[in-house]
Amino acid sequence: MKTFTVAEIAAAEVLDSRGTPTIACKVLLKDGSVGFMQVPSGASTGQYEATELRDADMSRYFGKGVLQAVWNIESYLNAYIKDQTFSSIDAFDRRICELDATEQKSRLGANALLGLSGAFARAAARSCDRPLYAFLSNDAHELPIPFMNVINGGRHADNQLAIQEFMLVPHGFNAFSDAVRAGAEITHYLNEILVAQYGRAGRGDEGGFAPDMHDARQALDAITQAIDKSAYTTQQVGIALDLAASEYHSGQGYFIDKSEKNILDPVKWIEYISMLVNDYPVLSLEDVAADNDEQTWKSITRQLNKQVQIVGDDIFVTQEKRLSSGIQDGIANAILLKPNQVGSISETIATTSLAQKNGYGTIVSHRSGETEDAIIADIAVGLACRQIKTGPLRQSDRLAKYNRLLWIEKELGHAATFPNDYYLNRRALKQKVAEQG
Ligand code: 2PG
Ligand code: MG
Repeated sequence: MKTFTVAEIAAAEVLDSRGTPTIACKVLLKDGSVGFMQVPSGASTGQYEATELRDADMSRYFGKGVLQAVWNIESYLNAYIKDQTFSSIDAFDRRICELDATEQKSRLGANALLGLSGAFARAAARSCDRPLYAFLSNDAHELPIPFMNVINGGRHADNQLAIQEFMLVPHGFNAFSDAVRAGAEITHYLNEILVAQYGRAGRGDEGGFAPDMHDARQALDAITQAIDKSAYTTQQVGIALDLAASEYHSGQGYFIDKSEKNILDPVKWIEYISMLVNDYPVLSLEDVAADNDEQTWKSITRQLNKQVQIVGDDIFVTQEKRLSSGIQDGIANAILLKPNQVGSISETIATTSLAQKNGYGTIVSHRSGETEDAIIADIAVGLACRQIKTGPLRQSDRLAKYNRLLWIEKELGHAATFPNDYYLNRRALKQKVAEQG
């Protein structure tokens, strides 16, 4: 049986796309195979996420340094892991989680553990002479439908939009590269439209536009105009929203813009969302309710379950236990998968397979603070997730993932497929509901 013996591990404090420190990690195996990973970081973080360890030394990077996490890897973990042999990434991850021994990885830090886990997975893949996606599954062949965040709001932008992400979803294509091309062309039209209508397109944290808008309909109008202007139709390119509703929620309900004057109670909030779904080519809704408002989650899922994809991010935080209770409670029909919300590659795999077994859609996701690391591209293909959310086609930190996927498509050649049937049934149903008025 193939095994992997660790010769050396190392870590460094590097910077993410917001200029904030993050961890870079290296694992070298005895056979000379090496793997690296750089860890991303969120801004609209869910309260149940595994702990991102920061130094809290206010004299450096406003308290956001990661030197303690680096020490945890190079000194503490190194002492237990160096020269040890592991039979799989699962065995490796189990060992580093045991060494942390807390529920949410608060001792050593989920950022430290994920960096190590991803670097080990890559070193192991290299040791087997396989790209990571093929190491994760012998049968990997399906490229994911991309979610491209073209208009930023919420915590990721300084405009007045409360909804955090307005994404293009190019799904009705024969190949991933055709979907990317459509997204790129539509993004250029959108730029022109925004400059003409708002004077400037602006830029948010993920590199999407951030014009001076306050109403979600302004963003949806501009995006549908851009699709209409292009060579594509709204049958081929839909829209996804990440409402990140935990961020604009109070005891009484949900704010629909950042002035925090217009609040909707949960019933009115659901009517508002249904209106957006009916009036625009919206296919997928993420975090439609706050992570502590299960009642609203359940009602929305009951009402919109068949017509649109309903994605849990902050509510599930990529954790098997939370997804499992969500499935029992009828919350959402899809999950966003962010490896750093749980803190290891194996746990991300376990949550993905629980979702897939239960017919939940799976979308691998970047964080708003990213690096040029493209491991989520390999994960999306390797775990057959069928969807990936990785920002707009601007900024190298986002493009690294698209470019990696384009390369994987090339490498797979004729074997590569694209799930262009994914939204067919939902779209047909949505149309039927609209016709019935
Ligand atoms: C989200 C993400 C990524 P953040 O809410 O889905 O777009 O944002 O990384 O800030 O949590
Ligand atoms: Mg989200």
